[in-house]
Amino acid sequence: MSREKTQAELEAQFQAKIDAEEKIEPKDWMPEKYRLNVLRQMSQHAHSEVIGMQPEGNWITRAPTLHRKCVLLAKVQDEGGHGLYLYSAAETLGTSREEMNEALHSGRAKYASIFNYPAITWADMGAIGWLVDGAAIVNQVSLQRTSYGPYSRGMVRICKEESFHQRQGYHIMMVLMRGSDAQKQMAQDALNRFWWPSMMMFGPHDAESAHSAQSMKWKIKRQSNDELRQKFVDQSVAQAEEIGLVIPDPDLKWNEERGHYDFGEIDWEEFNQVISGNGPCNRQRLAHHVKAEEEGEWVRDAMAAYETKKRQRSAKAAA
Ligand code: BYC
Repeated sequence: MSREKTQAELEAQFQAKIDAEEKIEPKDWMPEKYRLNVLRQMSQHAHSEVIGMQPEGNWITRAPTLHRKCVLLAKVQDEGGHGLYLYSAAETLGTSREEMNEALHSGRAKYASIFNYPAITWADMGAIGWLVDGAAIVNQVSLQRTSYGPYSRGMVRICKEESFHQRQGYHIMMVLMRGSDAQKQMAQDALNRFWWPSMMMFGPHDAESAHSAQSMKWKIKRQSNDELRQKFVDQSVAQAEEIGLVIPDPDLKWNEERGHYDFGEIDWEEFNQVISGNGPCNRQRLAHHVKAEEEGEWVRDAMAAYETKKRQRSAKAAA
């Protein structure tokens, strides 16, 4: 005789599936806390992609050559596309894009702290591509193996595009470092301003991270915040040296024993301020997003009206 499985049995079965490296799909049973945690991370990730279009979008009209303009335009469009993949994947968890946007606008949902810093020179386009996309790739390569199927598949597509983003940023820095003293200084200044905020992208230290332990057990996250940050430092040092840039950290030093670079401490007070809405550009970024949402309302309404009309027509034809 069959009987209903208890909650404990369902949870044990779910964990066994994860331990066996099977993906969790939208219609599978999942603990409510798993659903909410993946939804939180994915929606924040989607918001980061879309809000992240703003600092670079601001430079499209001022790119120094037609070629740079085309490349930057393509990159910013890609970020919008990444947002769309992620919103669609997140919607499979039963929350609409409107609800996710509402959570963003009300401050309940976050987006990556890095996008609350201004992009004030052309070299910032280089630093963002090289460091911000560089940090994002380190994180996202790891997330390709996340346990939630739609998120994992979205990451595979996104990673393919991110490596082009990182290279175009590094190329901007490389060309500036071959230029005049003023250009070299501009590149170094961009690195000085974006280095520490990029390090913050990986989140708090593992011991302080609210979600890490559970997210690692459920394999939503495959590597910890500190592990990924170390990977980013190790890869960035050689890249900076190669083109003559100096990473602004007096404590940065190769540690033979660990086989990794040691580095200085992040200003966690600054991080906490930025993620609580008090960074240099938080208000500007959100206001811009709200404005774009309002201005796009007529397009969404028109599309919804068109779909309704189409459905009515086909229902009439079938009758
Ligand atoms: N910024 O327990 P923790 C891109 C929050 S965009 C803001 O460690 P978790 C690009 C965290 O949410 C790609 N908030 O959290 C686009 C939590 O608060 P809540 C961006 C942060 O989730 C355009 C609290 O702090 N990538 O590539 O286990 C141009 C405690 O943290 C941050 C992603 O979004 C932060 N940096 O780990 C260029 C990656 N760090 O939610 C490039 C996806 C922490 O309880 N996300 N918080 O209110 C992740 O991998 C993880 O969510 C994190 C944090 C590693 C970021």
